[in-house]
Amino acid sequence: DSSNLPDSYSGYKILQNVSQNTEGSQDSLLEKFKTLNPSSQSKLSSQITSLDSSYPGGLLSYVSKSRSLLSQSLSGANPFLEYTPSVPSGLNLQYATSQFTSLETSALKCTSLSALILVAGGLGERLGYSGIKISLSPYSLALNYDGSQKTYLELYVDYVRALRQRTGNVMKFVIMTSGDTDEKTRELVEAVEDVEIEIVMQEKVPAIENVEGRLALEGDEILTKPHGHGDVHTLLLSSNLLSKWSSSVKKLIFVQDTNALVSNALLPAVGSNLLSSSEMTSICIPRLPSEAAGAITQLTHKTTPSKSLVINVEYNQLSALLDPLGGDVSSPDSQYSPYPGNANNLIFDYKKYVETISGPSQGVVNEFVNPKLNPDNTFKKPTRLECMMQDFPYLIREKGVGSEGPGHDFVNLERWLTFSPAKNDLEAGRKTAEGGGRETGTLAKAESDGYVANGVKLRVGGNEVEEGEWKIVGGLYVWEGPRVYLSPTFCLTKEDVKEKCKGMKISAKSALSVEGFDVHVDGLELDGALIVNVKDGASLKIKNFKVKNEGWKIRAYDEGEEVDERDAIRGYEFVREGEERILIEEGDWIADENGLRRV
Ligand code: UGB
Repeated sequence: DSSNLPDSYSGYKILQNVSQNTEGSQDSLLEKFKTLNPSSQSKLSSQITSLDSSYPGGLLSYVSKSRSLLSQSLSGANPFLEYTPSVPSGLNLQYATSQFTSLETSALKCTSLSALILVAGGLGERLGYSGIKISLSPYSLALNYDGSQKTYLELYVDYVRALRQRTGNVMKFVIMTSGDTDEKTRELVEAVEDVEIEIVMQEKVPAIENVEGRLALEGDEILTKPHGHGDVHTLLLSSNLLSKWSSSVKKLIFVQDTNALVSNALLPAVGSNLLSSSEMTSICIPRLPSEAAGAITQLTHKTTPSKSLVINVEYNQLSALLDPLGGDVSSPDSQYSPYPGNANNLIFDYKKYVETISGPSQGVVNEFVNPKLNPDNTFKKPTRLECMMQDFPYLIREKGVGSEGPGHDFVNLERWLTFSPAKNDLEAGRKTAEGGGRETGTLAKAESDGYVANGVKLRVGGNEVEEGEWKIVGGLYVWEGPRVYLSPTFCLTKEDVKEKCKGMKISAKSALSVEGFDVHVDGLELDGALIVNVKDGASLKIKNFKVKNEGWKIRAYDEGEEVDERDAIRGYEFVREGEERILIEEGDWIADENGLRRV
């Protein structure tokens, strides 16, 4: 009964309606509402009204769906019962092949005519960092002109700048934020000067605290949680960005927040998408059994072929699916699972994507619920409905795939080249390392992997780069060997490495970082640290140049040492015992036997 509450409490009425239509699921919440003081009632009412309007179908639909998904989840129903899983076919692509080069070449123009969409609404609870993840700096060696370390955001911006410089086309850049990340993301974006970034924000959804679907309170407000990155599709549509791009965008590229290596994979992946004419191409990597990465799977429907599809099966559902067939195990001849691992960077053909998303789904992908339960089926903590952007193939299936190529396929690239996100905190990383696992998913691992990847690229390009080894530093595996950072502004493609990096000899203790559009190396002997930044419009030729100094040494933080959170999360710092820094703001310069000078 709301008769003793003012009419303005429209939120109360919404909740009442929800409760009446869901067997009284919100009754105790309605009681609680009445006990609040008027100011809290008014706040709660407007919160409920806004939650109701921001969810398609309103709160009634949200609670109804939650109830039915929770009861399915509790009954242990296998959502894949009707399907037989198998390893799908796709493109396996190696860096050191001519096919890699040719796909990069064919993709260059098309990639620059793309929209890069960064999903960055996640709080990164597992990473244990209080700021936003894209403000972290994965590579201590990747420096701005002012000496500050480049953030993830700045690395992605450099990639956009590199494509623009090469092709003259302006790649669109969009970031999806959430209430948790929006403000800090906007602050960070404001400081970006020469690339335009659009921000769209996903709304959070109410948390649910029991199997009846009761909304959870935190203090006098409804607790809300992120709905998952699947919101990105509806947001692109509702923000009108898709229609705004209609004449200029050929591909859509979705990337996650903390995988800086993705810049190595986008050109070949777009090339692969062009080759297969697929609506959607997932970038994959070899997957370790039971790793927290989804697996791209062919699901063949047992009775209705048109229901079959190639889709990511998320890691928490994979064993249920694979157990009857022997489990989530490695192939007989490898440490990896035969199922390609989902790096969750997705390429879409713009035209086909728009066709699909304009259909009845309006881009709303399937939702799921993943409650953590006590033995008596009460919740350990409130849960919520979630959705994932990689579930788009269900929508493609609804549309029905025409004759113009497959709905969804994948390109499987080497892990060292493609994938090393920072997802886990130091403690989790150390635990993995103690058990002998190198894939700790920490910021430290992401940093090391970046250096290793660039070292391999130089070697494939014909340079002499000494070997190194993985060592435990501060309880984590880090790379003790040549550390190399090649900005995409310097080397965007494999061909660039071949043309711009010649005659390099890099010793194991070295650190090399190069940024700048117009830098060419033809002979460099490096035994120490060399950091090069060359501004747009300036140029540098490095020719038979020798650099020898003490270089950068890694030092694990002591226990209890006071360190800024941004750095502490890495677990160590670099002590810059010696380095040569070349910083060129304008003009044409050469560095050779006679030193550095303007020409
Ligand atoms: N994100 C949002 O933008 N909004 C949200 O509401 C939630 C997240 P996680 P997780 O890389 O190996 C994914 O938490 O659970 C953003 C794939 O589903 O890092 O590890 C968030 O900011 C999985 O198949 O994802 O799982 C981040 O950028 C596997 O491939 C992104 O979404 C795994 O990544 C991913 O969020 C992986």
